[in-house]
Amino acid sequence: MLDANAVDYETSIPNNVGLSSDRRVLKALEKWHPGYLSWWNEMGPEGFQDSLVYLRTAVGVEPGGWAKFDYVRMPEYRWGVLLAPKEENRLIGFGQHRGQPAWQEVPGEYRAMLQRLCVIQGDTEPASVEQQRYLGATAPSLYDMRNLFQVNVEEARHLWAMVYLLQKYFGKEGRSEAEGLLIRRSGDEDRPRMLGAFNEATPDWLSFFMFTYFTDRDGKMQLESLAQSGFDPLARTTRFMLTEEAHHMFVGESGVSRVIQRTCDAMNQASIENPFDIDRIRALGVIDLPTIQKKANLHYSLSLDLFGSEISTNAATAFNNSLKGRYREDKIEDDHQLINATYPVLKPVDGTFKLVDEPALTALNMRLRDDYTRETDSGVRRWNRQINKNGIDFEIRLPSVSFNRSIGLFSNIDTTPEGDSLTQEEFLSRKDDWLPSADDGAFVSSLMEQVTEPGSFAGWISPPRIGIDNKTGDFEYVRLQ
Ligand code: BYC
Repeated sequence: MLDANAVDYETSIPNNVGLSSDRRVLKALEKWHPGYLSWWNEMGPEGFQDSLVYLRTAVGVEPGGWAKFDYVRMPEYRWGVLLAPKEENRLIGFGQHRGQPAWQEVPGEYRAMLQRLCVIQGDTEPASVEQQRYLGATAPSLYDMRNLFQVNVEEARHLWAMVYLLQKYFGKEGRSEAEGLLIRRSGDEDRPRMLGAFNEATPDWLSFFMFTYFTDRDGKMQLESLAQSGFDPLARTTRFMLTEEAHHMFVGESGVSRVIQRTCDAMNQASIENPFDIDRIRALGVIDLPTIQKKANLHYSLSLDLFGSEISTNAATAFNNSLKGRYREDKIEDDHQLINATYPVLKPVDGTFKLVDEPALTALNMRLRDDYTRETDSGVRRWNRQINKNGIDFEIRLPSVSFNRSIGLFSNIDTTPEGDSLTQEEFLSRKDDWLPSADDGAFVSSLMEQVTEPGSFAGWISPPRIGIDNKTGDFEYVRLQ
């Protein structure tokens, strides 16, 4: 019997969506492919296109054994279109269409909104590759370099995932949006990427780890919400994307943890007890904990903006129309329609912040952001336990949701990381105490040097506890050409 989930590697685009018998979409994707490769060669990892990288490639979509590892040149990576297995007779789980069969085609009345969700999701994927394109040149080890490239090829596969949906389900407009995804550029003044955080620079490896910890986790939350969608192809696509996403957040959390470990080790060896003795700590060639805190402040606040406004009619409409659910909607016990439900939203009121009950439907971005903060916080607590175990008196703290915001209720307000109100002048004069300054950036950059000896690591970061795919410490994860 033909396995409906098996990946077909015979067509130019590996897939489990039956492309070989869907000539129209196969042709559209094949037409898009050369432009995609030009984009990858121009905007993907700079200087490593000929290197052999030990990468995992998705070869199936079943939970066990979905990936295989091998040496691959990145432009030859088999970017495929993979959807999680179809759930027979799946019913829509929320919104006004709750209980109806999940849609296999786009309902005409929701076309524009679904297309917009796919385009925004799709836009973030190539943006992150663009943001990280120069980091290979300063990779602290071959292990880290490989992880960077793994993240990059998989984010690029996620672009394919959205392009497939656009080309299959959204006709001419979808094809035009698919082209647009290759035209916008992170940080470009005239053609920027769509969401704020994706136009920021990722200048060094600490930023990369913070980005994969904080911003990829927004990706996870958004994908989880889309995985609940009544539009089944979107739900299945995003469910499989989540499988790959887990590794990206691991790279972030373990990366920051390894930076912390190295700093603590160096401080202890030099008998430096005060974590704020920054000059002495930096002289050891490691990143002081207060600078790590500043980077966390920056990336957390940028990532909070990605949830949109706390009160949003867009979010309400997407939920009500059964297009975008809540985090783990299927595990929540309520009416899944939010009729008469309220949700407490933190709001600036008369110079202080108050929780105000709002209709739960319009507060969905806030709810997802709260779910995000809970998860983010548990990783930060793990970092703190590690600092504590090393005998150092320092605690990394997530700043207040009011700090350094550009979107939503707090965008016109300046506060300290603790949430105390400031005038704009006060904020600007103290900004460098809380966010990475030019000097901090220059210091961190000064530590960034490429280490290419298998098993060796730059002096500012500890080795990982285990290798990728159970490889030993001196495994040659990247064969440089
Ligand atoms: N920057 O009602 P509002 C990932 C716009 S990351 C700029 O407040 P809504 C990844 C908004 O578009 C996950 N503009 O918010 C991670 C709207 O514009 P229009 C990506 C912003 O619509 C790492 C207007 O403000 N996926 O996967 O409820 C590496 C009013 O919007 C921003 C998704 O986000 C911003 N930060 O929610 C690689 C899922 N925030 O329509 C990948 C799909 C808002 O008036 N997107 N605006 O022109 C969505 O669900 C929603 O569009 C948002 C915004 C959550 C982004």
